[in-house]
Amino acid sequence: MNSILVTGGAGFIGSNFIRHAFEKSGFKGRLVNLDKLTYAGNPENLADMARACKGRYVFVKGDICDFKLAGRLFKKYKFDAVVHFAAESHVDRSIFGPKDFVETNIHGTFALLEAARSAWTGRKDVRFHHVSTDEVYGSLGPKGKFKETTPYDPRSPYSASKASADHLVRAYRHTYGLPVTISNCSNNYGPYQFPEKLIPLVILNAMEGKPLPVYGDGKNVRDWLYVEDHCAAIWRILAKGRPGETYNVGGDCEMKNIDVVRSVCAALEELLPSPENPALRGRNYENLITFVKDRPGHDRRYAIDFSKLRRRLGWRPSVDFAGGILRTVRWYLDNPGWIKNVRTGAYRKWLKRNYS
Ligand code: NAD
Ligand code: TDX
Repeated sequence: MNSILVTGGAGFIGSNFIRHAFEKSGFKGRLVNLDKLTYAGNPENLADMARACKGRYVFVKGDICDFKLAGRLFKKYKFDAVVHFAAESHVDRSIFGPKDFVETNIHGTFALLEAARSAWTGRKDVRFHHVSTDEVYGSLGPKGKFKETTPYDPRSPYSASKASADHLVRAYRHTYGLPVTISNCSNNYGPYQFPEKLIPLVILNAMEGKPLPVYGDGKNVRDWLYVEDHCAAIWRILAKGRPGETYNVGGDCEMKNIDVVRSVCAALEELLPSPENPALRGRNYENLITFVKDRPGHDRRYAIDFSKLRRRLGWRPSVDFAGGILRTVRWYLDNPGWIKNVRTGAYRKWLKRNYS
């Protein structure tokens, strides 16, 4: 690969992936990051990378729904691979406002597929990798795991929009022969995650002595994966995966939400003991746990069978939850400037100075 288009590279997983590409994968070519910079996109995540890889890293502020822009970028940069992360990604937001999810996740994926199809007619030495989620498979009972062959059963506007995108990607393979791969991954956590998702939200609230909201009875189960392991899996699929194949990615780490929240509290007690945190005013972190109204249509349990990826491409997670959560909590404690900027939107001013 000489020239890669990454979409949504200013978000949580995308920025970790770009870091992985430049620092760990041995990639020597050019990488273009196309990102609209919604509330979730923050180019500051990659400011050091942009300096270190000047000439090889290009940032383009733009919308994946803009077919003409995608066409121009394909022409100018002659991509031989696309890694498509850009999406509206938060389930709660999709419940209160599904429109952007349909626009970006479905229409945006369609526009990129069209741009790739017209730029790559007849080529087999190229690759379109679509990053998707385990939520397309629906909700599990107490037993079993999602396999690549599990029928789709999306139940939130977010998962329905991702499922639609997955179907479009597969249709472009079957109809036009586009060399695509898809990965369906479980819940990620780690540095640079926007503080609307469970783990960073709980870390920040706990640091500030605010309530830690747990939906419903707290017994919904998710399968957690440290973000760097997800990035390594995507790189492996990009380099070695077979066109037309889907690969499930997971952490082999099923946990009830209440136990995830307790683990965050325990990691904070270790790194910033509650008696030394004035915001706690004599309480400990677990005292902040507050059960709140459940999410509408809340999926009960996700669990991923990633044996295909392990068997065929030799990938497995390398970071366990105990180690990953300590690293994650430490990162948020060490980066108060990032937290402040993300919350106040100051990074948008930074962006104006640097990219206008
Ligand atoms: P994120 O919300 O942190 O980042 C999304 C990025 O996409 C942002 O930088 C945003 O500015 C950009 N974007 C949004 N709309 C755009 C548009 N129309 N044009 C261009 N850019 C746009 O999301 P994330 O958590 O990093 O997730 C990345 C991908 O991984 C998504 O496709 C998501 O469905 C998938 N995924 C996420 C998880 C998870 O746990 N976070 C798990 C499995 C799969
Ligand atoms: O405040 C909260 N309290 C709470 O109990 C929040 C924000 C969440 N939750 C629960 C809901 C879920 O069962 O915690 C669990 C995790 O919630 P999120 O972090 O919002 O993630 P989830 O809804 O599972 O979806 C995530 O994983 C799959 C990502 O946001 C998706 O982009 C990805 O596809």
